[in-house]
Amino acid sequence: METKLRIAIQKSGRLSESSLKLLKECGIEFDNGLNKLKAEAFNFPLEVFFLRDDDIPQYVEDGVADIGIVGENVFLEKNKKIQLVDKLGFGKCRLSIAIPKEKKYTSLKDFDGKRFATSYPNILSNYLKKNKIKAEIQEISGSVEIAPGIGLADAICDLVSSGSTLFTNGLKETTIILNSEAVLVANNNLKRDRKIILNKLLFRINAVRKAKNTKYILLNAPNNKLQKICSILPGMKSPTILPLAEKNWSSVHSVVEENQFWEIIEKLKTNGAQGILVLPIEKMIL
Ligand code: PRT
Ligand code: ZN
Repeated sequence: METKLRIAIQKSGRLSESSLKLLKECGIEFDNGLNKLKAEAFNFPLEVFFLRDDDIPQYVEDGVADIGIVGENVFLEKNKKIQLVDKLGFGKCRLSIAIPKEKKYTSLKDFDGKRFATSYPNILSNYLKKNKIKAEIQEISGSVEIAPGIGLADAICDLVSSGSTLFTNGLKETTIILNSEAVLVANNNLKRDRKIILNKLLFRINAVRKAKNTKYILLNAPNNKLQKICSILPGMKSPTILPLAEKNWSSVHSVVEENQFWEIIEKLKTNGAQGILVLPIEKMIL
């Protein structure tokens, strides 16, 4: 029987849609019926398990699944013997300490002798230990943000993205203890044939991620401006230059990174580039 790599992803929650989308962008197709526990890809040796995110690290450690996608927060909190293979760039959030907004905050020392409510007791206690703060930690599994209001804790440690949950519960963020995003984790003892499939998958994931951060750019320029324009463009190696039908004009093709994009476009314009076209890149193999 053909070996398959088994990946565990969140069944339903904040990471589900992006995890499915990532696999799809990698060209992997499978039947994702509602309430399914398992699916087999048609065109890649991959089996997909749909699980609760909290269970994924354990399944990967036990080798029930070979790899998994979870928040880095879950990976660190569960502290299983598994490895972080890649950061995936979605599901971004932060694990922060927050206190009632009317309370004054000066430094971490304020938390000495105080009570925390959190679903992340391991990450929090490591953080407090590292900073030599002695506090009590009350582990609760949900609705952590209501703990100060009902007198269960002086402070909370919880995930934040927009901050609106803290705000509506009368809390303010004092300290970020972890910046988190979805990560790909793997079993520590993958067999060779599974590693080969994992490497194929990683190759595709990287191509998709690189492409997302990059745009393809085409522009026209008079030949006497080409040298200057090429020096502005980073390109993968160097830009492609093609002559236009109009004499002394050329078309220049290159790729630019999203974060440098506007700066580069402005420079190109002031240096004589015209008819600039910017296109998304679907995949990028270097
Ligand atoms: O059912 P299952 O156990 O699988 O799911 P879950 O309910 O435990 O997890 P889920 O789906 O809520 O989150 C999965 C992962 O998404 C987390 O482990 C994080 O890595 C990531 N993530 C990203 C977040 C958030 N953003 C986030 N905002 N997880 C939770 N939140 C919470 C936050 O704590 C707050 O209560 O969402 C609420 C809204 O956030 P604000 O700040 O935008 O108001
Ligand atoms: Zn969960």
